[in-house]
Amino acid sequence: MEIINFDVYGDDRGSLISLEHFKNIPFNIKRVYYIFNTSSGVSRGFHAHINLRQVVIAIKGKCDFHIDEGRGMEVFTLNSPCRGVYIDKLTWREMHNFSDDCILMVLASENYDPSDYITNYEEFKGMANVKVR
Ligand code: T46
Repeated sequence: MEIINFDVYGDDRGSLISLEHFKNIPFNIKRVYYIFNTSSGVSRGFHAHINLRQVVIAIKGKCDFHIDEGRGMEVFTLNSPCRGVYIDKLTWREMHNFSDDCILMVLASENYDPSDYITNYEEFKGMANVKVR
């Protein structure tokens, strides 16, 4: 997991951020999706991916990320369009405490593939331990 701070191009009209593969995004972007209208009190995620790598940006509002790369859970808040979190393959993620206005934009290294999900935390920890060792 790595927090990426983006360069902001601002002038008297406002601000602009550009996302480009191999400049500030560490993979070729094959898919973009966004998550919005998350109901109050709802949490999302609760899985890892076998191959997928992603950068997640809270382009509006905020939510808390719980991330485990095999060494235990780290918690942080995504609350700025000026930075994103890079989530590598074999990383467990949960998203909690969405603000009503939260919009999460996600850049993904692969097309959508349901068979790439690991939804069992114990199975994930077994696979991550092999990677960490
Ligand atoms: C992640 C967080 C931030 C698609 O049809 N295409 C897609 O590209 C995606 C991502 C999802 N879907 C379908 C599959 C489910 O029926 O949309 C529904 C919700 O997807 P999911 O349960 O995977 O959503 P989250 O919010 O739990 O997790 C997603 C990503 O899967 C995950 O990799 O990091 O957003």
